Amino acid sequence: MKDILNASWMTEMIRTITNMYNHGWDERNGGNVSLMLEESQVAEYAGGEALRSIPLNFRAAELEGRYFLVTGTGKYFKNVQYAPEQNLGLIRIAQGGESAELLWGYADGGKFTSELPAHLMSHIERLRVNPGNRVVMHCHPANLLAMTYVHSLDEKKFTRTLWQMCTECIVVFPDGVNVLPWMLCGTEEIGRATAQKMQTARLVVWAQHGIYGAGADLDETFGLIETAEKAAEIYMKIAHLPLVNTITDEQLHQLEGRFDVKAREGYLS
Ligand code: 2HA
Ligand code: ZN
Repeated sequence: MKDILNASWMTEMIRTITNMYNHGWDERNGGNVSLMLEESQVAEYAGGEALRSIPLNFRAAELEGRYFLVTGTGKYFKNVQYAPEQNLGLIRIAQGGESAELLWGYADGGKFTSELPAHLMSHIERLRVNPGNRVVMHCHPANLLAMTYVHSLDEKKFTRTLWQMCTECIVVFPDGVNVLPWMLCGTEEIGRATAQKMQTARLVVWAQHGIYGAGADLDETFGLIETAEKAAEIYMKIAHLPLVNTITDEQLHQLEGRFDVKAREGYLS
């Protein structure tokens, strides 16, 4: 077997998680990331006999046999780069989808993030929309969080405000941002609600908590959250000031044409 720490997907995962920490999105044990991998990507680094089996406590039958590199529960993003084997784990969803086989990692006896239900259910929904989806990412970016205290949680209003804050936004997330009201985290219920919201957008805000993003790779998903967070930052800088200018719907339509994207149906006039 080759050294798993040299796998390109491993180095990219560690770099991305470190970058999320450095952006201030993942204080303490905040945030979690799951990266789906193909057997062909994993085979030369791990596999065969499982180290141990970990119950999922819900059923993810659609993902049977799939491989995921996942952050560990209670682990700090700031530490991942120094001790990947304690802070990350490589799992394969077992037959029947009720448990995970640990192939590498969680070396201090730990397990995957408590938000795994939200991750796996979101993977299932995004794979239906885009078979190329590989990443689900959760974090606590300050400005998006702040916005959920002072802005309407109506999805259309929330999305339109973000689109108006930077020209790039409608190009990066034309599907907009869906929003869940405050709910108890770590439960199957919030997992189901998040996954349902993932049917129509790649970004789902958890009010007063954080955000979920989904995408084809780590860079794309990071960039999605980064762009929404930048827009929220601008909103929080201007929300208390008299608004003199904005990006109009006419201009947003021009961006659709120029960048060949289609804004969420019914969101522009
Ligand atoms: O794992 O962010 O939502 C820490 C969290 C829970
Ligand atoms: Zn969280």
